[in-house]
Amino acid sequence: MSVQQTLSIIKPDAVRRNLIGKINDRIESADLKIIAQKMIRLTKEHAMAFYDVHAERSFYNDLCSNMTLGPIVAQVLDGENAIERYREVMGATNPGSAAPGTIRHEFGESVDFNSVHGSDSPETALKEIAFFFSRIELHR
Ligand code: IDP
Ligand code: MG
Repeated sequence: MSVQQTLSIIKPDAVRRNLIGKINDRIESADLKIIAQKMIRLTKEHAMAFYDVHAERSFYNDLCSNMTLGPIVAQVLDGENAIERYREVMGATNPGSAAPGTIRHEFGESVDFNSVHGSDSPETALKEIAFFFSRIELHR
């Protein structure tokens, strides 16, 4: 185990429903530190670039459109084993399968509107953090 950083996104569905504070409370209660945070609105091109790993999937177009429906909050979370731990705090991709107490179980509406994103590996975390944040914005 080591200290890691992971990229979190509070997706448009959750921002629209005024859940930024509640989601940040889950993050902070799990002992993950929010070391950078900003609200932005993605264009379709931004969303397509961010999710390019899913370009061949049937849900790619809907996913990228859904990410542009309103502002998002992009965040960098820091802590021991942060990447895997935030995935646990988020819960399964489909809120219907997410464990009780997870963000997606509590707040997600459907697989399309599942409220949060979290990096899934050290390699993607590095890439995803660099997509949204410059070095000067990353301090601990
Ligand atoms: P993750 O967000 O749990 O890492 P991924 O497989 O990386 O899940 O998929 C990215 C996003 O694409 C999901 O959060 C979800 O919103 C959407 N998605 C994933 N699988 C499906 C699907 O089968 N149908 C519709 N949307 C999906
Ligand atoms: Mg993923």
